[in-house]
Amino acid sequence: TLTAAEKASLVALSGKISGHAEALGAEALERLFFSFPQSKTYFPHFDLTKGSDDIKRHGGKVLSAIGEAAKHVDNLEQALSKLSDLHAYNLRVDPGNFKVLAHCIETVLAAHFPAEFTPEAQAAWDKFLAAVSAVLTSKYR
Ligand code: ZNH
Repeated sequence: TLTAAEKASLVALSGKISGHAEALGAEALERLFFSFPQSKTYFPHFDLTKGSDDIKRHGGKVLSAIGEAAKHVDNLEQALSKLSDLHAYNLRVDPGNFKVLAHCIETVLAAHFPAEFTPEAQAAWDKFLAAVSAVLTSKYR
């Protein structure tokens, strides 16, 4: 579980992300697709060229959902219930993809917000993204 200080640090950095969700999300997805090519198989209908509109739009959706979730860290199951259904029943994304994506998101945050992304902030993001991933993969069977 996250301490009060960790929660505050998540919300603070989420606020900085929100104006740049598409660009930062696109960068995280590009890193995911490049370092873990299996992840591309979930997006056969997308243009996966670097910087494509599909990647920007989807990156924006993913990071905005994460920013929203950061406001509900004590209640992630409920806050992410619809997304959890989508990922488990419709998309069936292998859970291994979530770990790599979390790592890519942290890398992007470290590169763009070096002052804010302290070791303490990284620990908080790591816990938080693991919790989000756990909820999004919880309805698999
Ligand atoms: Zn996911 C979708 C989020 C992970 C794949 N996603 C999605 C969306 C969102 C998300 C928000 C949209 C929905 C609607 O529209 O309604 N994701 C998310 C998050 C995460 C994720 C937050 C983590 C953290 N995903 C993921 C992964 C993968 C995925 C890992 C693989 C690799 N998703 C996906 C897909 C989709 C989604 C495929 C669908 C797309 C379209 O559009 O088609």
